[in-house]
Amino acid sequence: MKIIIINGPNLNLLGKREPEIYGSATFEDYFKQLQISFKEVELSYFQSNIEGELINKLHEVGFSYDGIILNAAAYTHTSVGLGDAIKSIDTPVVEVHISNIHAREAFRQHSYISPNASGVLFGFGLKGYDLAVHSFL
Ligand code: CA2
Repeated sequence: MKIIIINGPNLNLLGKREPEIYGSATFEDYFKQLQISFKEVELSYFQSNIEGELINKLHEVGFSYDGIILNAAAYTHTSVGLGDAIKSIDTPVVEVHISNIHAREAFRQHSYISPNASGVLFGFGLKGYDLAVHSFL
């Protein structure tokens, strides 16, 4: 089974800034643990701060992978393009947010990803990515 985690803008700073909201682990360290936990899954990871690169990656994997776990970060709340990309691919997308976006500012409470996602996981910290992998299994 092939699953990719796609992270959007600023998530490369996890573990380095704002630990009170996003925790103190870097995503790279967490990802290594995830690969150990799910040895039977071919797991890959892509992060970009650039909207078009995220869309290109969805097109690249969206007709051959079994699952996409997407945390589009701030683009969640702004990107019609990412919403359209999810609509246009075959691979199911599970939307993950580390924080509970519904408990935060009003502008974070709308998602262009959710209407086209096969499932959503908000507010479980990094554990949300584990849960998303489980959901595909
Ligand atoms: O809770 C999430 O996972 C978010 O997708 C994180 C985004 C935010 O814009 C979304 O509303 C919710 C922000 C990612 C910024 O990540 C940072 C990590 C460490 C330090 C600073 C920013």
